Amino acid sequence: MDVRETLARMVQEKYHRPAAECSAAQLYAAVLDFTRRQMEEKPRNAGKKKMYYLSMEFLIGRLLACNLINLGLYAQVDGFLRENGSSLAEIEDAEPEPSLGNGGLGRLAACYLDSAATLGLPVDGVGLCYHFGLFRQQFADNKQAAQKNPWIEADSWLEATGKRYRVAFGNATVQAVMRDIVVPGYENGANRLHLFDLESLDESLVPSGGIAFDKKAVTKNLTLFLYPDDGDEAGELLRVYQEYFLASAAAQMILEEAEARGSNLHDLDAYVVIQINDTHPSLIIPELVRLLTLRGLPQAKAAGLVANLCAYTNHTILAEALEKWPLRFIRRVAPQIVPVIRELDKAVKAQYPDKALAIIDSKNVVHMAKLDMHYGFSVNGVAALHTEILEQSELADFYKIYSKKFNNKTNGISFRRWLLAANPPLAKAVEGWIGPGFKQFAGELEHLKSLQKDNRVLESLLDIKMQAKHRLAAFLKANTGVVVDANSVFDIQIKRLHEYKRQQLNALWLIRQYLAIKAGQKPVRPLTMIFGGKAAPAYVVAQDIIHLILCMQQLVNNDAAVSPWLKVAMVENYNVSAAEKLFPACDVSEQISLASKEASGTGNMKFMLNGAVTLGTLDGANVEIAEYVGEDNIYIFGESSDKVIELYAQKAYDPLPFYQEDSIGRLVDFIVSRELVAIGDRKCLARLHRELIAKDWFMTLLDAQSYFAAKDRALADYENRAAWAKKMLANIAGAGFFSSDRAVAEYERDIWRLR
Ligand code: NBG
Repeated sequence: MDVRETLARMVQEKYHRPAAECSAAQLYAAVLDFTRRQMEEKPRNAGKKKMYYLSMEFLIGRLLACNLINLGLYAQVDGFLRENGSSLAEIEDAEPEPSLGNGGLGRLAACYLDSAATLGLPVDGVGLCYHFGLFRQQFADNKQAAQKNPWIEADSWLEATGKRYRVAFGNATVQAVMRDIVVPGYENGANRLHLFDLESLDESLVPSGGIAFDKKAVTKNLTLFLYPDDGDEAGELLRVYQEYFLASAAAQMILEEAEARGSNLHDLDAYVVIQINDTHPSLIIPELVRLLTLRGLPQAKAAGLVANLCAYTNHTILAEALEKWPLRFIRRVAPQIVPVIRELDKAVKAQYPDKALAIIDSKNVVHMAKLDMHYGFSVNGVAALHTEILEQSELADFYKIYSKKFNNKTNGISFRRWLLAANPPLAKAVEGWIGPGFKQFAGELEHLKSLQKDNRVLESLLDIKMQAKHRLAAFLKANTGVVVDANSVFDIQIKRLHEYKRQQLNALWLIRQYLAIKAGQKPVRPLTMIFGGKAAPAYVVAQDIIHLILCMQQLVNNDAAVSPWLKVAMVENYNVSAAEKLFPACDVSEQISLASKEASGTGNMKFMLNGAVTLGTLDGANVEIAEYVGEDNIYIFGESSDKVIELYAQKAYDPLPFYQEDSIGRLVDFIVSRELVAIGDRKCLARLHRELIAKDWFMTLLDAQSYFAAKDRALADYENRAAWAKKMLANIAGAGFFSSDRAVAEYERDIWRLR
C-alpha cells in the first residue's frame, strides 16, 4: 500500500477536496478512518486460553499517534500531512480525549493493554463506555468546578459489535451494548477493548453546566459518568448498579466466547483468566457462579472453577477503596446473586471460623476484597513495598492462610506512549546513541550508562530538555495564562489531589519560598512550580488544597518583587494529553506521598524515563526507582513506611509540636494570612489551616523539615549543569525495568499462563 496515495484518495472521497485545503479537524477524521482500516487488518492475537482485564477505568488518552506508532505508519502519515501544510502534532488536537479513568489505576490498564497486544498475548480489556467520562475540571474564583466531558463523536475509535446482553436488576431489566476499540500491538497483532454501554442511556438527564443528574434513574443513567458523586445513598447504590452492569455483561460475553473457543464450561479455567482490577469488578465472581449453575453445573463445582480463573490486583491500602457493600444494597441491585454470595460465604465460614476472614460480616456487610481473595487464585500488589505491606499488615490474615496466592507485580508504563510518542526528540537521540533495540527491549536503555562521561551526550540531553520546556511553556501560557521562563527550574507535581499525596506539603514549601523572596533572599535561579490534578467533587479537603494552590498562584505571579524568581502554574483539567507535554519538560519530579500510602505510582516512572530527577519519599515504586538509579541520582527524604505504620498503630502522631516550631508554624499560618484571605475564600482556607493543625491525618508536618532540606539540596545541585545531566542520564538508563512490557510478561509468566 502506498500510504500517501491512499490517504490522498480517502481525503478526496470524504471531503471532495485535496488535503491541502482541509481543516485540521477534517484531516484528523480522514486519518482516523485510515488508521482504523489498518488496525482492522491486523490479525487478532488468539489462543485457547484468553485473559480478560476487567476494570472500571481505562484511561486510554488520545489514540491517534500511539496507534500509528504501533502500526509502524507514524512517519509516513506525518510526511503526508507535512506535504500538505499540516502535521500529526497539529491535527492531534482535534481528537477529543476520553476521560474513562481517574488516575494511575486507569492509565495502568491502558498501558497493559498496549503491552499485552505488543507481546502477542490474547488479552482484552473489559470496561464501561461512560459518555461524559470523569468530569472535566474548570477553574473559577480559584476553585474547581466540574463539567461533563463528552468525547463520543460521529468519527471515533468506537466500533459497533452488534453484541447485546440482558442485565437484570431488582427493579428493571436493561440491555448492555458492546462497543469495541481495537488495540494494535507494536509491530504485532491486535486485541480489543470492550466497553459496555447502556442501550437506554439518556444524556439529557444532565443539564448543561454541571454534573448533577437524577441518580435514581438507573435505566437511563448507568453509563453517563465514571465515579458519580457517592456522597449519599443513591450515589452509592448507583456505583453498585454500575459494577453489576459491568460484571453481568462481562460474564455473559466471556462465557459466550469461551464456548466459541471450544469450552464445555466444565473446563472453563483452561479457557479463561480474569484479572480483577481493584475491587470494583468483583461481582463477576458471584455472577459467573450464578450463570454456571444456571447452565447445570453444581454450585460447588462452579465456585471451584471461578476460584481457579479469577485473579485480583490490589491498587491501594486506603480503606475508602477497599469496597464494602451492605448486603441490602446488593439485594436491591441484583437479588439473584445474594443467595450465591451467601453460599460462597457459608463455605468460607465452614472452613475458617475466624470472623476476620468472613465475606459477610456480622453487620451483613459484604467485603469485596475478601470475596476476591477467597475466590481467586492470585492476589498481587503493585510494587515491592506495597505487596510487603499487604502481606505483613493490611491483608496479613489472608496471607497466613493463602501465602501461595500472594505475589508482587511492580507496575510499568508503556514506553511507546511515554517516550516514543510523548518525547520524539529524546527517543531519536537515544536511538542514535544505543540503537533502536530499546523500543522493544526496554532493558537496553542500560547501555546509556556507558555514556556518562560523553560530554556531547550530556549536552544534548540538556538541550532536548530545554526544547521540551519551551514547548511546555507555550502550553502553560495557553492553558493557564501564566508566562514562565524556560531557564527556570521546572518542578512538577501532577496526580490526583489527595491528602496522602501531599500537594499541601509542596504548597508549604511554596509559601516558604515566597516569604524568603519577600524577605530579600533571592534564589540563584528562578523556579517554576507546576501542579495538575483533579479532586473528587465530594472530597472537601482536596478541594481546599486546590484553592490554596490557586490562591498562591494569583498572589505569587502578580507580585512584581517575587514573580521574576518564582512562578506557579496549576494546569486546568490535567489529563493524558497534558501529561504528554508535562513529563518531557520536568526537571524535578515531586513524589512526596506519605510513606506506605502510595501503592506504586506510575507518574514517577514517566518522569524518570524522560530524564527528570525524583524528589520523593521511600514509598511505592520510588523504592525501586532509588535502587535502579542509585542514591546520587534521587533525592529521598522523610520517615520510613515502618515508622509511619507504627505511628498509626499507636495513634502516636500529633501535628501540634511540629506546628509549634516557628519555622513550620509561620508557613501553616500563612494559609490564613491577610494576603491570602484577601484573595481567597476565608472559610476554605481556615478549614485547611485547622485540618493541618488539628488532624493532619497524612502527616504533612512530620516530614516538612526533611522535605525542605532535600528540595533545597536538589535546587542547589541543579546549578552544576554537567553533574545534573549525569543524573538525568542515570535516570533514563535505569528506567528499563519500569516498562509495562516487563510487567505484563511477569503477569503472563506467574498468573495468566496463556502460553
Ligand atoms: C492507584 C495507586 C497508585 C498506583 C495505581 C496503579 C487507585 C485505587 N490506586 O499508587 O494509588 O500506581 O493505582 O496501580 O487508583
